[in-house]
Amino acid sequence: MKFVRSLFISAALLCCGIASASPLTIDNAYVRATPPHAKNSAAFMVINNTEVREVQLIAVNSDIAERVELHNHIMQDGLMKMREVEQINIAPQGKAELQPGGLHVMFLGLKQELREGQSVRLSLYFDNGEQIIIDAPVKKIKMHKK
Ligand SMILES: [Cu+2]
Repeated sequence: MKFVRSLFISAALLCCGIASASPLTIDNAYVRATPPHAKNSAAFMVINNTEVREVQLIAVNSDIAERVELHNHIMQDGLMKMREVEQINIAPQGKAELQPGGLHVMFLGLKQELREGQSVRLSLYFDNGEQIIIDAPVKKIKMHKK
């Protein structure tokens, strides 16, 4: 009996070791540097999903701003406009690219200036229950307005 039980325990450990390996990784995360007294900024990154099902980014938290939203850009009446989205989908064994002019994490009501060289802590929440915490560097980006 003792042997059977130890077999069971090692099988359980094996199971949980595999289950805790995250199917999600974040690449090239950065936050846009702002001039003094700017109210808004944004974060960009690539989210990779190794899982065989779709995963959704459903929320992001950071203490640098009053509000953090998920946004996309859409073309409306010939103008690029930002719209809040409820989630960002990451396809099975695919990736979501958050980049200037497209999907982004939006910071509204900045509490501080964001200078190049700083880093910003972000907590990313996914619909599979995962939470990923990253420190994204602040970088200057030229925004091309259309
Ligand atoms: Cu936005």
